[in-house]
Amino acid sequence: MKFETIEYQQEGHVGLLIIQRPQALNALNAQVLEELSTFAKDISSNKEIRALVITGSGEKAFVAGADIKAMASMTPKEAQDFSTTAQAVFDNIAALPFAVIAAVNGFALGGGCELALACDIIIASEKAKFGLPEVTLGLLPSFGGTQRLPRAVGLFKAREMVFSGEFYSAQDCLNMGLVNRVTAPDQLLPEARKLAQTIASRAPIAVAKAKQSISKGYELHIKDGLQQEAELFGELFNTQDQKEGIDAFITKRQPEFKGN
Ligand code: CO8
Repeated sequence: MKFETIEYQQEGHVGLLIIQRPQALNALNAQVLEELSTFAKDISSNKEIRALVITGSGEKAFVAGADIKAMASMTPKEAQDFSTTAQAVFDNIAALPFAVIAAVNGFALGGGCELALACDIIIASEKAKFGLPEVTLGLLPSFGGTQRLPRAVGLFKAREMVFSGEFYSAQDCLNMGLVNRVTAPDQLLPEARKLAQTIASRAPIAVAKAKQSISKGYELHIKDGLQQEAELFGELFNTQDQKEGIDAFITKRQPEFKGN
C-alpha cells in the first residue's frame, strides 16, 4: 500500500498505521481521510492481520483534529458532506474484523479524539492531551464524537468535555474510562505492540466475533444482544481454531491458531 499522508508497516500479524502530516500536527484533511478510507477497505480483507496499532507521527500529536484551514471556506452542504465522509471512514475503522489499538502519543483533539474513539482500545502516553475543542471554533464534534464519547464515558462527562472544549490529561482520561492504559512516552509503542501481539496470538475469528458481539450488542436491547452472542458462539464451532484451542487445552500444549 503506497500513501502520502499515512504510512503502513507490518510485522507478522500486527500492523502499524502512522498518520503522517507532522507539519499540521497530523490534522485530517480530505487527502488523509481518502487515504484512510482506502487503507481501511484494503486491510479489512487482509487475512494476515490480527491486530492494528494506529499512532501519529512526531513527538507532539496523535491527530490535532480536522484540518481547520481546509474548513475555512466550506459551505454548509460541503461541511455536512465532509462530516458524513469522515464518519463513514471512522465507521469502517471501527468495523475492522480485528482489534484496533490507538497509541495516543500527543494531542488527540477534535477529529483526532474521535479517531481514537473509533478504535477498540486506547493506550496513551503521559504527554497525551485529549479534547473536543470544536465549540471554541463555533462547531460541534461531528466525526462521531457526540455519539461515541457518551457511550465511552457516560452522558455527563461527555457533555462537560464537549461543552467546555477543554483539554484533558491522559491521567484524567484514564480516570474517566476513556483510556485503557497510560505509559511513559518511550514505552507507548512497545506497550501497544505487546498488547497487539498478545491479541494476535489468540484465535482471530474468536476475537473478530467477540468484537462484533460487543460493538453491535452495545446498540441492541440486552435480550437481542444475548441472542446475537449465542449465535456468534455457535458459529465458532464451525472453525478449525475452536477445535485446535480445545484440543490444545486437553492435551496440555500451546494452541496454534491459523485463522480458519
Ligand atoms: N488543522 C490545521 N492545522 C493545524 C491544526 C488543525 N486542526 N492543528 C494544528 N495545526 C497546525 C498549526 O496551524 C501550525 O501550522 P503553522 O506552523 O503553519 O502555523 C502547526 O500545526 C503547529 O501548530 P501550533 O503552532 O498551533 O502548535 P502549538 O503547540 O502552539 O499548539 C495545539 C498545539 C494546541 C494542538 C494547537 O495547534 C491547536 O489548538 N490546534 C487545533 C486543535 C483543534 O481545535 N482541533 C479541532 C479541530 S475541529 C475538528 O476536529 C472538527 C471535526 C468535525 C468537524 C466537521 C466539519 C465539517
